[in-house]
Amino acid sequence: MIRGSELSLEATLIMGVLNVTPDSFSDGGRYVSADAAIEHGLALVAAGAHIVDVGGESTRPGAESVSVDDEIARISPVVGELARRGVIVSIDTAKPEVAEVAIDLGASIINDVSGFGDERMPELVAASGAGAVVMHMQGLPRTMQQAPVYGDVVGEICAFLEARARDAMRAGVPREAIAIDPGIGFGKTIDHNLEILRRLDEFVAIGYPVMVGTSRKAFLGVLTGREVASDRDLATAVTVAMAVERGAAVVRVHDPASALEAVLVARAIVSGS
Ligand code: HH2
Repeated sequence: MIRGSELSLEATLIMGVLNVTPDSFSDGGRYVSADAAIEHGLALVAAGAHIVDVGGESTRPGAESVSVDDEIARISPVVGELARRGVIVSIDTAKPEVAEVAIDLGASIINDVSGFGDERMPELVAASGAGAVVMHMQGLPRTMQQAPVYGDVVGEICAFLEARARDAMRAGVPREAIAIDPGIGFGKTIDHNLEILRRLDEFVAIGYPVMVGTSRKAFLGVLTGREVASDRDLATAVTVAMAVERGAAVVRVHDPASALEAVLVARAIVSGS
């Protein structure tokens, strides 16, 4: 139960991506007008998304940060209208000021790519009754892909996510409100991303629902030769199926229709029905 919304983890949840930004790597510039963004948010739900993740700041490698005021101006009309229409909205932000406005407008989940880098975030989650996604990132978007280094990539990220989730619970966030996300592509090489996906069961074993965001990311372009991000939905669907097989609870995707098919087939194979 997240802010009055029932989100059952019996089924794999699909989170649709809605970037209200000029510069996101896949859908940047397509939904900068609130009307176009709202329409696309509703289309994501019609195509199978259980949650729509609204972002007002790109976190693609090399992206510059956006001011609090600009981010709030971008997301507010979209979050407000989608929530009013009954959509379960997640706000993709690392800024507590933005998250607070989104929550007031009806958002149910805070998706924080900084993994609660700002200590006010868990307090806000606790006070609002929102759900939270705690994600791992090495470095900051502007420079994170320059030279990511780990000893044991899975062990280090698991330890980080476990510690941040424990800190959040100490700040009053209920355990059942927390999901964790290894942060595919956030300060990770292709080999790091592949190892995380191969060993996803180790994240699942920590005991929180695991979210995975592979959708259209650069490593899929390298593996398939697909240079245009929107041509990577088939490759994304393969990662979705394999993530489901390893126990992922939530997948964050640009194309819910193909992800839903991957989820349905993967779950049938896993459960035998
Ligand atoms: N990936 C992106 C943004 N937010 N949140 C979570 N929890 N996990 C992810 O993997 C994740 C995320 C990046 O993708 P996108 O939103 O499509 O691009 P951009 O950051 O350029 O807006």
